[in-house]
Amino acid sequence: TVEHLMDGAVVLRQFALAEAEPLLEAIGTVTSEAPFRHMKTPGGHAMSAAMSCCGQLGWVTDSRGYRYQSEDPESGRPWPDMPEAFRELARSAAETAGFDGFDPDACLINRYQPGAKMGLHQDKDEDDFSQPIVSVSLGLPIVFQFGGLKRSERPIRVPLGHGDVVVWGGPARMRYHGVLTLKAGEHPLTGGYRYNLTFRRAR
Ligand code: MD3
Ligand code: FE
Repeated sequence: TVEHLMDGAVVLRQFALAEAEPLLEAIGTVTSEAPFRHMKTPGGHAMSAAMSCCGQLGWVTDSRGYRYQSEDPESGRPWPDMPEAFRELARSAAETAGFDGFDPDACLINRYQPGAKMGLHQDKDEDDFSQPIVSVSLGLPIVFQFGGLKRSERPIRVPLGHGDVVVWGGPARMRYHGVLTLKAGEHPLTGGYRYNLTFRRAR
């Protein structure tokens, strides 16, 4: 079912459900090469979600700022290839939402443990804001916050569960967004964690 959240934002409930096990296995392969780490914000705070990346470019944050780069700063090596199952899921979700030909060059993998959250922010480190972003939720549920084009606008709350895919494009692309604190729980496939894949065209 295609659920319209707001102009440009489409929720595909359980779109990734049938692929969840291969996706999680692929997360394991990627993170055996580029392990999850808590990156530091430019202000010096550790992000509460652990992150890794795959694809041509990875999103990083450190004392120098936020950016995309082709090497994992921990190893100096290229990020792992984007698994074919990732690329195909992102492409088909985007197409279902009306974005044909989405070809992501970056996938950020966020891993939330209980207590982890992500404050309201905009994604603006990409070159072309006409390209959508596709996000895939796996494991424990979380409450997503979806705000406006200014931080001051009060966000709406949207629960996101295992297998849900959201495509953010058009007028939704620059909206402030974040997630509330993950509550402790147990998921049969992910244990005490929530994973989120975000697919972007960075360049
Ligand atoms: C709406 N991640 O990594 S995914 C992020 O659950 C990020 O890990 C959250 O925000 C997470 O940047 C939310 C949903 C999402 C991702 C990108 C967006 C929503 C978005 C970009 C524009 C608007
Ligand atoms: Fe974001």
